[in-house]
Amino acid sequence: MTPVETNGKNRIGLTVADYRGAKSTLCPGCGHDAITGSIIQAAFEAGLEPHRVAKLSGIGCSSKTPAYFLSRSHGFNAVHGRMPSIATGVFVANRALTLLGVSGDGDTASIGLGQFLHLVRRNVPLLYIVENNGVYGLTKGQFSATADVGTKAKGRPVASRHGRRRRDQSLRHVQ
Ligand SMILES: Cc1ncc(C[n+]2csc(CCOP(=O)(O)OP(=O)(O)O)c2C)c(N)n1
Ligand code: SF4
Repeated sequence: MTPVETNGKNRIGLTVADYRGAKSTLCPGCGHDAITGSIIQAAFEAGLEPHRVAKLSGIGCSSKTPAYFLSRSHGFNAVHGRMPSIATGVFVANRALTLLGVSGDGDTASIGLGQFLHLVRRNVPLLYIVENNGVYGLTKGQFSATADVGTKAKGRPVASRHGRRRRDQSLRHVQ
């Protein structure tokens, strides 16, 4: 049985437009926008009640995306790498909310790795999406902790040298 009714409304009578947000300001073609589209579609099909959803994010292009979906939901754009603390606080304060966290690989695996590990250790019940592009997109493409080994930044030899050093440092954190 499909959860979407034939008249374009889901099981709680909302259309897919009810799950959209503001127009994206990201670069045309950015993969983060594709994830936003999937979140909108999934929330619509699941029949989520927007007022019972809390969107949490950190800092980064990926962390901006909650502005682009579920405009009727609650939201908090936290400090870089500190979204897990905010999510934990929301969970403690209101157990009726469905928590949706959106983060980048830099936000989660570089500056935010400590907070992320404790979020997992505490088993806070949220859907945590890492929009992993291997770089710090917002600050012009420095490598993050998840950059593939051997990755080179094309046409940017200086950034590449810095990126290799940064990646090696970051790998020490995750080992
Ligand atoms: C405490 C702190 N340090 C550094 C920054 C600068 N900064 C902003 S976004 C960002 C990295 C974002 O990378 P990622 O989380 O992977 O997101 P993307 O932009 O690639 O989606 C950095 C280093 C900051 N805002 N705050
Ligand atoms: S800088 Fe990179 S991550 Fe940020 S919006 Fe543009 S393509 Fe997307």
